[in-house]
Amino acid sequence: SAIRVVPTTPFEGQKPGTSGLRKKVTVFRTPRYLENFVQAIFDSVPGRQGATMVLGGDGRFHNTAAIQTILRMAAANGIARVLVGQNGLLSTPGASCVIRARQAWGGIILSASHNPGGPDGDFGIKFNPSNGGPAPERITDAIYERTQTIGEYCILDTPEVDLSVLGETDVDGMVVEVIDLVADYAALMETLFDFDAIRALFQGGFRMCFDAMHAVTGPYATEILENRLGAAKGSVINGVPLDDFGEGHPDPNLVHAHDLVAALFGDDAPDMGAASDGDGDRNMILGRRFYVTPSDSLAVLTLNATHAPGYARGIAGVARSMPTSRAADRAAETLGIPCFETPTGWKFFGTLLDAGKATLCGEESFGTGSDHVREKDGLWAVLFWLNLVAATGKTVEELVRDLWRQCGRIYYTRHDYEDLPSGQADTLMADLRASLSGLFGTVQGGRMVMLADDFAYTDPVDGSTAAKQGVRVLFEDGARIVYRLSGTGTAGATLRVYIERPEDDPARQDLETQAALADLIATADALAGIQARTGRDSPTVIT
Ligand code: VG1
Ligand code: CO
Repeated sequence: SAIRVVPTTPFEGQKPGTSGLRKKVTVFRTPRYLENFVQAIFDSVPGRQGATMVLGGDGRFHNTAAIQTILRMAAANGIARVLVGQNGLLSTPGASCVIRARQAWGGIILSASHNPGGPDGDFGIKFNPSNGGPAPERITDAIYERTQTIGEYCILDTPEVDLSVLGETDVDGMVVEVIDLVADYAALMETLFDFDAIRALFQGGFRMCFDAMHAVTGPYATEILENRLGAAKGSVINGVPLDDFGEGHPDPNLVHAHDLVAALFGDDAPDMGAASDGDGDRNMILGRRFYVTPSDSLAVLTLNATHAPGYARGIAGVARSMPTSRAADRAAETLGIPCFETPTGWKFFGTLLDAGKATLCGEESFGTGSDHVREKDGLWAVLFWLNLVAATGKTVEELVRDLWRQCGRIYYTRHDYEDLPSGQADTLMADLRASLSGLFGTVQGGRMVMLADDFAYTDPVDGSTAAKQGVRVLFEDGARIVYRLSGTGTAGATLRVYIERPEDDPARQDLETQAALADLIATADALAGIQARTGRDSPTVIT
């Protein structure tokens, strides 16, 4: 059929945030809304003519409808081949893997990650170029600029492609190839980890529970953990992807992964627990009645990396986002390798990974990954932990306690205040920023302030800069408070407050985290006037 050139006008606010464009499903269903953004991608990223593109999503409501639209637009815009995950599914790290393995021009991933789904939930779209990673800011800025001037988009009127059947379909000269979503990814995992050792671990009676939270990792985890590694059937729970995540909140933390927490903290708990988020890039690791903070997880993987075949030659460096605890810095120091500090969001790790400066990366928000793909990777982290348990004979808890003994423990918590009025949150941050210059050298809650600034970053590889990435207050004893506003929400504003302090005395490394940080939590409130300004007497979520 003939290409249709459809006149359109710009929508306000199509600016990608920390990880792509996220809005309510209702917004994405506005006529021309998705089309405008997709055309802006095609217009802004060179090289699409005759190219191969990857397409898939986390399976949330509107996923397949959006995929059918994008296929018609891809055909009208000169794409030669689109690789789509079966049933329209691809995890974020899975998509990154396929983009790299098949040397694609790039990929479009449909996801709002851990945000709730369903007709009244959230939807999202992001573009990853040929390295498989989140588009860097120069690309997202170009896409955003294009959305502000767009006057038309191109589409074909072709029938829907059956996404349930593997194989190729012709769409007006463009090939749509429906691919097995797990195959390339599982093959990559087998090159990184000692599958024989993990298989032997399970054969020896090791039990685990993996909570896929009715999101995209279900098929990946079932194939890899149960089918290939021999974990007992039923080790994967909530393994069937649902378009509303079973009305859940697919965020792998102690609050939202309640089924998993009940199993790991109950009677007859398995040896290890893990969960992943909507699009499969986050992970939470639990030992038996033991919670691993994501920041500690990154440090443990760093310290023990050489136990995994894929990292046996050693790691070049590690990178963490600024609000992530300094446990990774200590692990890196122990190994004599560099540790990089970047702004929040995986897109800032891309240059370090591409340049071979960082091998492992992590964020406090349950994100860990490496140079095997260019996204954080939930299941990869789970396999890494399994490999460490198998190789060392230690439990999850023992591996973390080894870290604390060697590098000290860093007590760490994040307090989120969700759905604040935007104006109120902006004023809070503005006032906090204005107070920074007077803080140095003062004593706050019994601690002397050694540094108070707004984090700014210059990329050591390409020299690009990012300003206003979060307010940080560092104290003389190594304690730290960080404040920033979320860039992934779709309603109101979310204030995130990150609080940590090191404890090097082994006799005092066993406190309950909130109690261990109580005085700093009070200081964090006092410095920003959180309760007084918001009227909230407690955070919405504590991780
Ligand atoms: C949050 C996390 C950040 C993470 C981002 C995307 O961003 O804090 O560390 O990279 O989500 O993760 P923000 O701006 O809301 O704090 V995902 O799994 O939602 O793609
Ligand atoms: Co995610």
